[in-house]
Amino acid sequence: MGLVLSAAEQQQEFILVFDGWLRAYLNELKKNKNYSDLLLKSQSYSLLSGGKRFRPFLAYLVFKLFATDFNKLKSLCLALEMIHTYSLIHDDLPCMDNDDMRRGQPANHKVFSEDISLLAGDGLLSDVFFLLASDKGIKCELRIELIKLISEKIGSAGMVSGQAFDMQANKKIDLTELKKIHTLKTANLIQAAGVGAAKVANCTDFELENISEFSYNLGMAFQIKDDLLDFNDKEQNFKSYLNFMGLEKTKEELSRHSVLAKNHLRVLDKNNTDVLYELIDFNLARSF
Ligand code: GRG
Repeated sequence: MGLVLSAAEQQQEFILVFDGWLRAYLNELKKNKNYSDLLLKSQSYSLLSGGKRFRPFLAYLVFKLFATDFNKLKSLCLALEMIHTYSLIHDDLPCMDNDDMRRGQPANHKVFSEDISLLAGDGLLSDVFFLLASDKGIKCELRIELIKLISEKIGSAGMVSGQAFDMQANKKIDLTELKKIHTLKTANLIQAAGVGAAKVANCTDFELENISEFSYNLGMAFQIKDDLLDFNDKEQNFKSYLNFMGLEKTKEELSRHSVLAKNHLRVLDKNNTDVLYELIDFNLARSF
């Protein structure tokens, strides 16, 4: 009988593989004489500063349900983490959330400078499209589909508007507006990870639809869990589920999205979904 690894063990294994892909990608960039050393240092600093790699890991697990040729998934996984990293670098800037620390270390602009951090994010975002468009391991039509999916989810009517609504929000914000911010800022990219991987794995429309709903609900659960982790008795954040629902109802909402995510996995009727169920439970239990 083969050794069955838990989600946590698979995540650790995946991080090793993924970080190898990332380092190889960054080493390739170094060869380009037009690439500013400082820019690359700034991007590498944030790319290699110990994130959970949740989005590429999700893409890997979804892909694994349907296919085995992981080389086909490499550029999508890198793209997802590069987008995530760009969003964090920009989010920490003084003109946005103004955070000095990220993952327990100084934020990008505290180590480099605001101008370089801004450009580091701009570069990562643009490079994603170059990477996806140039991946000869996948068909041209699929490359276009991935670019369309990702640019829609993170673009002006996606993650960027989520950030704009967040920046504009004041204490009069209602729950519908808050859900919209959470959907656009957080769930959209997580959904793109699931759907993108399902597309690379050549899934049927039925499978795509259920993976889309599964990853959307996981994305919402991920954000609600984040709100719960940020909860602080003394200082109430008005852009948090807890402000609208209180602790118990927020936990119920987390559970509701987690159950919905599981339901969409169940209808796929696959026998290797265990680790994805575990991923949903991992989010419920995580403490970071
Ligand atoms: C600047 C256009 C622009 C968008 C920024 C995603 C985002 C929008 C801002 C990040 C701030 C934030 C709290 C977003 C919610 C999503 C979230 C929970 C991010 C943290 O993701 P993790 O937990 O981070 O996967 P690690 O450190 O593990 O990579």
